[in-house]
Amino acid sequence: MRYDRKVMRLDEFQGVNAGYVLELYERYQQNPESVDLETRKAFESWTPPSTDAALAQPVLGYPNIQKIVGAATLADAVRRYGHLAARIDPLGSEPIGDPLLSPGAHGIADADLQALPASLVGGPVAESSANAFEAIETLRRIYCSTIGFDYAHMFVPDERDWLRHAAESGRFLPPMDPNSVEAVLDRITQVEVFERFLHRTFPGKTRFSVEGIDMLVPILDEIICGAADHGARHAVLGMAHRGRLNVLAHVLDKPYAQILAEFKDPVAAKSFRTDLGRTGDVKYHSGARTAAPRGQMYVTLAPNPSHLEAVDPVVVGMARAAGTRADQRGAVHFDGAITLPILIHGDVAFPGQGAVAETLNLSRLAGYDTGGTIHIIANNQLGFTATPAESYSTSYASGLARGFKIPIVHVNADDPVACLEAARLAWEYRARFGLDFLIDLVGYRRYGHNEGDEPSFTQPEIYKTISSHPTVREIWARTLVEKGSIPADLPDSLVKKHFEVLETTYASLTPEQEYVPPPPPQPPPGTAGQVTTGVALDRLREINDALLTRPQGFAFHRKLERGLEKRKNAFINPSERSIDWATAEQIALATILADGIPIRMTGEDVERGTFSHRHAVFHDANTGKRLIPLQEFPQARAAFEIHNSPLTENAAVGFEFGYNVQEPRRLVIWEAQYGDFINGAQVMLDQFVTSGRAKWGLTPSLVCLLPHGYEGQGPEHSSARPERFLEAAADINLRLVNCTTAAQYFHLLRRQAALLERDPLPLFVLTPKGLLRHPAVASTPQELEQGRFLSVIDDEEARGRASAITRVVLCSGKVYVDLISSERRTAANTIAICRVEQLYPFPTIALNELLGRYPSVRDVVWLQEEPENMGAWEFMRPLLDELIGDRCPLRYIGRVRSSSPAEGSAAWHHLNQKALVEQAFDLGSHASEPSLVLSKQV
Ligand SMILES: Cc1ncc(C[n+]2csc(CCOP(=O)(O)OP(=O)(O)O)c2C)c(N)n1
Repeated sequence: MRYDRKVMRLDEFQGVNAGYVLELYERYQQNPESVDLETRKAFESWTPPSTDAALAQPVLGYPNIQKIVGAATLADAVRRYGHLAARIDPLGSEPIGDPLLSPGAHGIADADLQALPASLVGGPVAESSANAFEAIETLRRIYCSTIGFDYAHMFVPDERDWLRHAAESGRFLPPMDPNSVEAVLDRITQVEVFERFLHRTFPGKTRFSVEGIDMLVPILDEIICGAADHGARHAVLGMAHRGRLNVLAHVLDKPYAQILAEFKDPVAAKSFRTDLGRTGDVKYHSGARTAAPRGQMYVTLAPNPSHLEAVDPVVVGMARAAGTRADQRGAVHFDGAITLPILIHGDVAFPGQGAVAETLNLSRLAGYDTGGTIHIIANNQLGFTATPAESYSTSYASGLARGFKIPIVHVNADDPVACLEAARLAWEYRARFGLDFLIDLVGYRRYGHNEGDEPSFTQPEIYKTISSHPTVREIWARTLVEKGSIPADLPDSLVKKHFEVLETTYASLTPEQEYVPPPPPQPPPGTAGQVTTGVALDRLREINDALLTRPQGFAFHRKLERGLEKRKNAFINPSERSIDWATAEQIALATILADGIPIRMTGEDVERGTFSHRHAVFHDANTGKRLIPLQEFPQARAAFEIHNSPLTENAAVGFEFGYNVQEPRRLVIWEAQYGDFINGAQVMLDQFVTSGRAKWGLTPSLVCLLPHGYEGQGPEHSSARPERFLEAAADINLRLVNCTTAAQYFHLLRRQAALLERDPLPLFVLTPKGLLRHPAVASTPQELEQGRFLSVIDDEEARGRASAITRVVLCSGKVYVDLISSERRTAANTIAICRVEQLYPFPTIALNELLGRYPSVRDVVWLQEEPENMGAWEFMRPLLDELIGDRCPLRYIGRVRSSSPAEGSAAWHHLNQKALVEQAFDLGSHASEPSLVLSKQV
């Protein structure tokens, strides 16, 4: 081809095209090698217009430049928008396409392309094509076939180029040798036959069949084995109901016998032990772990509640824990290469449920990233009865992932080759970049939402198509037979083989066999009470000094100096009330680390502490450099990590729960900004933290610190809603504590750490806000040395005159300080103010002993700050009633029933708080006053 020297008129190339030519030319000028040979030749003889005058030059006209640009922009459009024309729907719906995918939109025709070199199109396809037309056709086969590469949203050129090359080189296409293709056929036959067998044997029983997206199982095989080849050692899977039984059977190797026994149900039901507080769960929610590694990799499927996508943060938390080493002093070491989280989402749940966005938002954050999570949308194009148009505003179900710069591959679930290519691409990308990847596996749902559901009530047309649509096994078998890759009778013999395995297993089930795993053993009664948590004073001093050691040249913020100085002297006098809440916490954590137990602590602004009291991380005032004393002190024998979390409660609590159950020997602490906000994580609490034991035999020990207390800060900054935890409390499934001194907090944290293995339970602590620095909350060093956690604290002053006490006021938390600070306290010498520090497990023995010390008591009061329908009252009432028996009446003092937890006005709050205290000391008439505080006998 010859190129004459010409002056091109810029307006010959409209908009993008003109810019594109000039950009190419600029690149060429800087480095002629940066453009391909043909373009280089063209530019050698071309003078670009540099001024408006040049634009006004007559057109000498050389059409090839326009065509060259057209070919290049067409190639670009196919790469960017080809997925819009890809045939990814097995049911054959027309793809929406895009006008830019036709040559006409770029001012060229097929004949022009045939006259242009393939190099204009670039990439690997250029090498095997005779001209641009052929190269574009090959690009179309790649980008617009049964796979849609959706990666134009990637911002990092390296990632984009890698994906482009991966797609166009075809280097991740699966092997097509006879053994490999037969192995795929065998696998999808196994998957299909399993569902058909269940369908036939248990007609109408819910199993949420995988049929329509059967390729999910071979995709998982490919990802897991591929990642294992890259050195991964543990895959953690999370998925909802759809296809779960199939994945349990074939990816987790859950024995057919167990699955079939669970279907028979009555056999299993006999073996449940209701006396142990175990409810179990439906069969399509349970988790499992492979007994033997698959491809040198252990696979775990997290148990899953019905709440769609709630398992997502749990799984990434588990994977993070599995990849984290924390057994040495200092920071933790995370290696994403050894652990692989895989999340299987529903196509309607993925865009609809906020947990997904919250989980994706964790993916690149320090302390949360997993080295890449592989997401698969099990896209059956329906959600129960809802259509995509009713379910999401994004173009694809996967749209949300674009914002997080996650590459997306849409793939037709009826094409095994395309599906396996997508799977190989996923793990290779993850191995290369350590980032998330998403496969949108587009199939259909052969039956209704469940197998008892009639789908044609709502989707008559789709189900007409589905009823005559062949299965992927049939399609693949036919393809292979037609190609002569397998003998014609092989498909049927494989079906027969897999049916026989299931039939034999079913026939050999023994009704008596125990298929249900036993519940976790309960620790011996009193285990928690026997833990020693005191630490010798010398040791406390040594550790405190070490924590306060200043690294050479580190400039602490001026305003923190006084606090540091105070802390330095905190352990000098054993009987001085010099230990405040933050000191107690830091020294407790330090002693736990010195005992060799790693700690992970997260929450919004947790490094400094919402109330500016913690300062677990210092920032050099001049350089901003970070200093974390708990990672530095020499006595530590385990790692400490602390991270400010993103602004989430749901995913944050889910993540920490997952981390905790995966690595139960580490102390995992999450702190709410204010306790109220934990209700943003209500699904995680209800579905995982408090019921995981009864449903799935899990033994979490997550600690949640929840700032709580009525201080006039309004309805959302007062209550951590203890009533919610008490409502969920049963069968010893959690600990709820509202402790009032720094020493109690110290012993509580140490006790929790000591019980991680012996008696693990989630711990919810209602922590102070205003009281963090209050003298009444401060403790002495001696109390850290000699004490232990007390579930109930008697009134020491009243005990000296026990026989004169006529009223015992029981309360919990900050309101105790309001009571003892009242001027009426001194005069009220017949009243004992006692603290219930642990609300659950209810301290029956300790309270009984306490009441027994006051023989003249005439009424026992439960006093709380919260409204009557909140706080601990409704939980306490029957228990206290039983405990008190007919000794005396039980009285309630607290705010009246209310829909809102607290007053919006500080003045109003103070009035009510004052009324509370007055009524506690009022031994006269108990008639309720016209106030929002209620005193009543019950
Ligand atoms: C949080 C939540 N809301 C509602 C439901 C009830 N529900 C169960 S399945 C389903 C449809 C899910 O559709 P999709 O995500 O596409 O998964 P599919 O069942 O089609 O596999 C709904 C609404 C639920 N399980 N969880």
